[in-house]
Amino acid sequence: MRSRTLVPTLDAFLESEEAAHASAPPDWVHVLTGLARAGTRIARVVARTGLTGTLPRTGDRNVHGEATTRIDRYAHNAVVEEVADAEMLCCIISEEAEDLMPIRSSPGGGCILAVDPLDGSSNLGVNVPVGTIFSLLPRTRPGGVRPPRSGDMPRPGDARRLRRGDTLRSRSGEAIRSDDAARSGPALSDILRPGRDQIAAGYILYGAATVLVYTSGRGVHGFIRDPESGEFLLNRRDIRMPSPTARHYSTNEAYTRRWDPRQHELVRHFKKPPPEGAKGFSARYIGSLVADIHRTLLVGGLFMYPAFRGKPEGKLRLMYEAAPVALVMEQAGGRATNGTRDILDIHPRDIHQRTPLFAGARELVDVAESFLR
Ligand code: AHM
Ligand code: MG
Repeated sequence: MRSRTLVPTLDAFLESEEAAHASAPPDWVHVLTGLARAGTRIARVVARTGLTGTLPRTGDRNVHGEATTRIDRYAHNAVVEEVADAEMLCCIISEEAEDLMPIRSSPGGGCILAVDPLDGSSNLGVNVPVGTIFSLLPRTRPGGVRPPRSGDMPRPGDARRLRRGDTLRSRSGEAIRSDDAARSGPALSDILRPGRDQIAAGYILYGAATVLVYTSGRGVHGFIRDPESGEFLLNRRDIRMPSPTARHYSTNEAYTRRWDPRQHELVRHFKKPPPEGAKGFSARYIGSLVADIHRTLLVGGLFMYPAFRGKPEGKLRLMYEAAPVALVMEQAGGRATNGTRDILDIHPRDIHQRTPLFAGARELVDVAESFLR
C-alpha cells in the first residue's frame, strides 16, 4: 500500500513558513487567508456563470468607464467582506471603487490592500479563466487616513459601482466607506507606494482549477483548491521560471496599426527566422491577464501590454495589476518593466494609474527594453 503524503494546506503552510520569517507585519497572513476565502466564494460564482453562459450586466461603468457586470461587484464585495477584519489594514484600493476605502475599525492599521477583484471578467461569457490580483503595501506613516463618517448602506444586491460616500460592511459588521475626501487628502501620500515596497502580492486564477499564487518576497508559492475539502493545498513550492523559457510572445496584435515603431521592431525581432537548429518564437495571447501571467510564470515567455496611440499609458493598472505581477515575476527569476523602468521602481501618482507592462523571462524583458529605450 502506498503511504499518503500529507500536502500542506495554505493555512498550515503560512503558519510554518511565514511565521518563521516574521519580517513583515505579524498578521499580514490574515489578509491572505481572507483573500483565499473570497477566492472560494468568487470561484463558485464564476463556475455558475460558466454553467449558465450568461453574464449579467449592471448597465453601470466602473471608474475607468468600462461596463461592469454584477459579478465584478460581487467579487469586490466578497474581497472587502473577507479581509476588512484584519486589523493591520487601514484601507483598501479596488479597481471597482473610485476612491480608497478606509476601514473604520482599524484607522491606525499599517497596511493597504490594493486589489483587482475580478480581472478579465468580460471573458466569462465564453468560459475563459479570470482572476483576482492583490498587493499588500505598508503605509508610510500611521494616522493619515481619515476615518469614515456614517453613510447610507447600499441595499443588499445593489449592483451600482461604489461611489464616494457609499458604505459596505465587513464580516463582523464594521462599516467601510468609499471616502470622498481621501483622493485629494494628505492620506494619498501614505498609500502611493512603489511596488518594491510590497509586503506580499499574488493572484487567484479561476480556471479548470482555482489556483492561488503568492509571494512575500521569499519565493513564489502556488496552491490549488481541492474542490472536495475546499482547502487550498500546496501544489508548487518556490516556483522558478524554467530556463531556457518557452519562446512565446504574448500581446494583442490587433493594435499593431496603433503601435509605436519601436514596438513594431520588437515584435519583428521575435518573428525573425531563428538561427539554424534554434527554436523560433510562437504567439500566445488569452486576453485575460491572470491566465496570461500564470502561463508565463510556469513556462516562461514575454507578456506585453504596451502603450499605443489612443492608450498612451497602456491599459493595465500599476498598483493592483502590474506591480503585483512584477513582484511575482521577479521572485520567480523573471522581471517586469514599463519599457524603460522596472515596474517595481515606479512611484504611483494615482491609485488607478495605468502603465505599459512587459513581464516574463528576464532575458526577454531585457530584449524588450533594448528596443523600447
Ligand atoms: P479589466 O481590468 O477591465 O478586466 O481589463 C484588463 C484585461 C486584462 O485581463 C487583459 O490583459 C487585458 O484586459 C486585455 O485587453 P485587450 O482586450 O485590449 O487585449
Ligand atoms: Mg483589471
